[in-house]
Amino acid sequence: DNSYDVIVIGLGSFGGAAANALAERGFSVAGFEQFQPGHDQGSVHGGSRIIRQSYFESPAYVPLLRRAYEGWEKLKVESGRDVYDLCGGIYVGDPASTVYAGSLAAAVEHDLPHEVLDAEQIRARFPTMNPQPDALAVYEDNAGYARPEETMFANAEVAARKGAELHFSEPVTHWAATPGGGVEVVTTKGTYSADRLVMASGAWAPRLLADLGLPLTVERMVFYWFTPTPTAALPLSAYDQANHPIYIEETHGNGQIYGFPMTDGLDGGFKLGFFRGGTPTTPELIDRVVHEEETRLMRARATQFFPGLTGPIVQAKTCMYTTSPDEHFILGLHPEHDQVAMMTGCSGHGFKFVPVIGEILADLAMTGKTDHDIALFDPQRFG
Ligand code: PYC
Repeated sequence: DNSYDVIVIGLGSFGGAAANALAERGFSVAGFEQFQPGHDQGSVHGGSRIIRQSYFESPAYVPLLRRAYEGWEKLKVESGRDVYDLCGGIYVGDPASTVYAGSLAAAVEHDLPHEVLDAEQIRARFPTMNPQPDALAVYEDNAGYARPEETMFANAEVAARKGAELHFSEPVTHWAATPGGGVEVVTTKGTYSADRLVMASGAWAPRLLADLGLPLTVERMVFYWFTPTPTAALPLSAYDQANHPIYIEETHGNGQIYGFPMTDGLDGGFKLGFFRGGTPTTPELIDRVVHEEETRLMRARATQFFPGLTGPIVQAKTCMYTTSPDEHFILGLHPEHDQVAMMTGCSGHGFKFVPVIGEILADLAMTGKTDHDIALFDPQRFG
């Protein structure tokens, strides 16, 4: 029949991990996803996402990151897929910047291995970079990137192997809490019921959780792959992951940028983007075309810090953030239906937490609580 212990809506990042965790715990699980694994229509594409631990957004994230790293390794082993890699990470800014000072505060509070570098040391260590004279950096070895599409496949494959019934290309049109305390989910292909629900619908959350009136903004973001111009002093290999960390840089308010070393060989481009400041949009209305003027602005900003990024653009792609007012996640029980656990508002920095948030969603859905400290993410904090 069409009834389960738990249904998961959205099998992109957090939903896939939740389905995996729930199936591992022996529950009967059905998952629904409107696209196929590996799609590029939401927030789970583009080949790479930063993972890091000295977390400037708040030291409160660090215990979750420690657990997430264990989960990344477990997923890699269980799936046999290359879901993450550590190549080091550097967070560069002026002494008062959130990027630098916040990263340092988190590293110190949680005793994370790190080094502090001044501008001359940054330049000497990573000669692709051109920091401003008063810039400082936190460098940590224990950072790198996760591969979003591989992660989507990995969670789907491992969850299915553990017994989850996953329905791709089957959009959810409607869900409702039922009088007996369960849920009913209607898709384009059928009607399903369960005792519990996990809602992980990404940029579609404003529609599927419309009743809650959560203050979410879906933002259009762009990532760009530029080609460095090689020189005798700086051959392309200087930009390769063997020699180059992931990075975030913002100095004297010049606009936070982030990016990756070359992760797919020397002709795959050097991927970067603006971390913040997207344009409000919706999944239905997003402009998927990347315009010349925005590429010009990105190139101008990127070459301040990486003067060698003057070669052709390889590609550029749009993506979506689902952003909350304080840029902290919204993770907890649905305020009106405690049989529903939800994760939204990942605000552009959630992907690195995928394995631990999968576990938390499984805890919340099946027991109503979790041992992880998620007080920062209370869905009711906005009133
Ligand atoms: O979470 O590190 C991050 C990140 C950088 C850009 C977008 N998210």
